[in-house]
Amino acid sequence: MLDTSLYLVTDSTGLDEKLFLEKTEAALQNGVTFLQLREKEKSTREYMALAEKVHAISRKYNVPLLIDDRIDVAMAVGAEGVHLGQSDMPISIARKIMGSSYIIGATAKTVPQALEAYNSGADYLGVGAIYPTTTKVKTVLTSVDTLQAICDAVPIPVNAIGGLNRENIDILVGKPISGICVVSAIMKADDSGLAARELRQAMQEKLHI
Ligand code: TZP
Ligand code: MG
Repeated sequence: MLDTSLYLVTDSTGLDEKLFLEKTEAALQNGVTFLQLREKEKSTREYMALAEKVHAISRKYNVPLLIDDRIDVAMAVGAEGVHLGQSDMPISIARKIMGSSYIIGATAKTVPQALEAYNSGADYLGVGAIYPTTTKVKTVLTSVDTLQAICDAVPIPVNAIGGLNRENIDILVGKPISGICVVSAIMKADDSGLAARELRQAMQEKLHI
């Protein structure tokens, strides 16, 4: 079983590599259970080099590392999987190439997209954006009703994403999600370890996950 309960999606914007790795490790030490390396500007070599460094850290905490967008980078560095959006490689093709041992996650914003991803072999879904986000992403808002409908439609873990922090997760109360994905709530916090701990606590109190 995948533990996607506190899923950190990284963003290295504005951070030097040392600080980026320190923040990522602090989050892993303090309750992050699933990790995605998300880089949009790096060359393939740079993406691979950073992925190898992050993987060396995530392994210490037994946390799966997924690579955003790029199955070649994921396979080249021996990461645990890949996360694919609606304009990335189709899940069915990625599954054919990667085989069954890799984790493949998908972004879904509607029930048809969720069903398509599930039927194509996705292992979990990220659904959102639940709230407007300051993280650089092309996305639209997804209602919590749609989130609920997606949870009802597929048997795989569903995570909420988009603008989530420990103060606003009440909107998710009663939704049968497996966890939340956050970028800025952890990456932009001065103390990323404390931020992860506080998120865990809020999730436990409010969402019972
Ligand atoms: N997909 C939908 S919203 C989002 C992604 C990658 C960004 C979420 O970032 P934040 O900082 O947690 O709002
Ligand atoms: Mg993508």
